[in-house]
Amino acid sequence: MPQIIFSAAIDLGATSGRVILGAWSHHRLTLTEIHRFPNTFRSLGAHDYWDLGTLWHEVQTGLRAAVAALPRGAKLASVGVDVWGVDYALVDDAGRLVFPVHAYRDARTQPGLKRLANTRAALARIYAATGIPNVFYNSSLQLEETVARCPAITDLATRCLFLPDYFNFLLSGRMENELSIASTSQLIDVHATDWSRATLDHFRLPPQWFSKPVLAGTKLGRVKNFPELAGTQVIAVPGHDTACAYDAMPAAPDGNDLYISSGTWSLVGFESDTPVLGTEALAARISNERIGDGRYRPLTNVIGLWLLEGTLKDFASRPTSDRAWAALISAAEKLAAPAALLDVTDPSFTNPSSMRAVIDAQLKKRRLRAPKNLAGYTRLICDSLGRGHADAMRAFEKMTGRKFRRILIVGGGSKNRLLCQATATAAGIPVVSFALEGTAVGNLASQLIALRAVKNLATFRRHLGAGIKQKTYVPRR
Ligand code: LFR
Repeated sequence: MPQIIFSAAIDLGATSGRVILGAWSHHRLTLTEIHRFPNTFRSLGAHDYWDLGTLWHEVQTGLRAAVAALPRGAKLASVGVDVWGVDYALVDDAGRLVFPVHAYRDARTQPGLKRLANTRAALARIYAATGIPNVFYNSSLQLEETVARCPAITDLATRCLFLPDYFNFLLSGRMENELSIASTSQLIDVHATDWSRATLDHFRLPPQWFSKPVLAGTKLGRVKNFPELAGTQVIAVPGHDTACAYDAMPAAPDGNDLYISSGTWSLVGFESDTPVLGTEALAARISNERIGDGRYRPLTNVIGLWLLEGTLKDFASRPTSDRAWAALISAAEKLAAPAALLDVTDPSFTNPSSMRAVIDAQLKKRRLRAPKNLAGYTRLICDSLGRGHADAMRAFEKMTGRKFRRILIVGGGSKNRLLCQATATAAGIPVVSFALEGTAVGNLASQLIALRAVKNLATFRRHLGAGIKQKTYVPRR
């Protein structure tokens, strides 16, 4: 085994993408951010699409730069890809795209969402089969709409590859579905590690589009058609970014930590050997997504910093540097606590043309006054998200009998003092924030385990926890 192992994490989020080089040596992981680029979906007519060509171009640029950054004579041992959940590419046998790749915020699923919501028996049946609630972005609803709208697609497409699967295919030439990302689709059998045939039938989806998912750690072969990366292994890491972020949590082995991966979305949940199912779990919208090894990550999806990202677009003077961000957070901290908080479950926050306008509309409906300035909105949003996080925690505690002792937070929001403090105060337990690119770290962890440089995830977490910067927020009265 060489002294230093170099691996690259391709980590694609809905608002930005990264290529991160990991160097593993003496039980320590060092990260170098090689390439970061913005990502966004674009509207054409009434629909929203991802620009996969640009994303692939940025990935290639990042990988080339990663190789160029290696010490002389060193090789990139492996590469892994994680992406946001639910979105997918429909391809033919040669891997050619045969349908445009829609973005999950596209409103095309709204009729299907309502239809299912109004069919109580089907709703309960699908939740019992998949452990995933009825949410507007589910791949099940997206695929249902595509097939219903364009029946010829069942002849044109031969495979459905979720986005990390598709990038793995571009890199390795191999088409596989990976379990963690497949579990975000609402099409995987919650009691097995394969597709739910009854659910595929319900949404009228061709079963031949899907293959039995591989577990994280599967080697897909060497990188193809990319001379700089000749010899580099493509490893199927947990394809879902949130699964990677959860893997990276330096959690205590006693299972008493609640996790938040905080970014565009706040994913509040925990790890479990069993799913959390039943009427109450469905009402609380608990998503039993899967860990790369097949176990469960019951979690609730809270609207997250999308609220703030959207609101910032409505202000001309928005922060662009770390300093300006710090000034905004300080100004927001100094304000009095808002008289009332936002209902963060309001569906009008999903994809509005003006976030500020829908926040104001919600407040107006409740006869509350809108904040005066950006600091006011920032305070209102962070406090409201804090309460949303705490509500999710209490629902988990009620349903599982667990009592969480700490909340661990990674991702962009872990740097936001206001959000961390609001969460601690609303939850009544300490929040520990880690200075950690959780998604990239989890991605790299999976590669290192597959390369046998690290024994398992517990060992990885132990080493990670030893060297990581953290800050604890205690609840305030
Ligand atoms: C976070 C995330 C969430 C998923 C949402 C939509 O990036 O992957 O886990 O619910 O995006 O795919």
